[in-house]
Amino acid sequence: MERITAWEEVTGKKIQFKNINVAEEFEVFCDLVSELRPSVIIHLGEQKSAPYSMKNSQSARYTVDNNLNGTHNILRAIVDIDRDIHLVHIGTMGVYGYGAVENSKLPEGYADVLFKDKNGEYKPKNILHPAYPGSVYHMTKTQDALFFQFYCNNYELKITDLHQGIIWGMFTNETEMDPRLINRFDYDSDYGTVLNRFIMQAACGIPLTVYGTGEQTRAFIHIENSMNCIELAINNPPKRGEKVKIFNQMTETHTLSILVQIIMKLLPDVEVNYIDNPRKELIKNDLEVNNENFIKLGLNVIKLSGTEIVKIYDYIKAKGKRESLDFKSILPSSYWK
Ligand code: USQ
Repeated sequence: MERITAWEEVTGKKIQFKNINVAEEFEVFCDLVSELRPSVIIHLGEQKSAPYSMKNSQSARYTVDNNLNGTHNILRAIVDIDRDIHLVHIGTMGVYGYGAVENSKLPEGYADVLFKDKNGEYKPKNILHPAYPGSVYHMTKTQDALFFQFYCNNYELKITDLHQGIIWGMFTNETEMDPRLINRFDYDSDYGTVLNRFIMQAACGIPLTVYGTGEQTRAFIHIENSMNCIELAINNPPKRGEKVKIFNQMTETHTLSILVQIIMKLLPDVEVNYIDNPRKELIKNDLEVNNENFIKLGLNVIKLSGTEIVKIYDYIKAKGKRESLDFKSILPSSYWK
């Protein structure tokens, strides 16, 4: 609530907040949609942590119940109330697995494939990219893609699915207006994302927790660019009857060891702790990703920058975060075994 108050004080604009469990309170959600009649619904309401989804039976079931029912309820509400509402959903790069066909880039949502017909001839078809989820969380996002395909085909809904990479960064144009607008900064092993965790660990004098060899390559996007992409998606909706628009919402790929090297060059006294990988991941992978859809729409790409990393480091140091840190939450507490 503090951020909403701050936003109103800084900009004079009001944000209404209603706490509704979309996965469970379908009627209440429908009442709100009927009352507001939005032109767009931005769906960020899923359990977003891969490690949390793999922790135990309860967390895996919660992730499936919440994510799948939540997404499906929103689609159903749109069908029932106003089929012109554009749904913008945050998906994940993890739906593809983390590798493309040799000598190619991961395409944006769809793949051109050849099917053998009865005469042994190969016929081309454009299909949803095969799903290779690496966690229960990622699996829910691959299931979302099927919901979207069906609701788009059957009811001609307007749907955009954004396959986002790993968010990093802390500051956006809006947070520069007032520090109270800074988003929650997760640093724990369930909810913190890797680069932000590494910066926080460096600032608190804790060795960087590299899982496995650090040769995993992943896709990244700065938090400001993530907001820019959502805005671009809202302003460029598909038409009714068009297939689901799928964008890769990422700007660059890096191996974790490159991130570690960058941090060690920039920041003082950084130590590294190589930990047995708690996840089931390839030891090493290459990853190139096509993100032309957003580039064509004019995305002004923000690349990994030393200045930004140092700014986050300085902010955490100045806040004296080390004193209030929950050290137990830094090491992994979820295992894929
Ligand atoms: N990793 C470490 N050390 C850590 C934390 C993570 O080496 O302390 C490694 C992991 O093993 C993994 C990589 O860093 O290889 C990324 O891990 P992550 O926790 O930063 O990201 P991930 O679990 O993949 O999930 C995050 C978000 C999720 C989003 C996803 C995009 O939590 O919501 O969908 O990034 S993506 O990874 O591209 O699928």
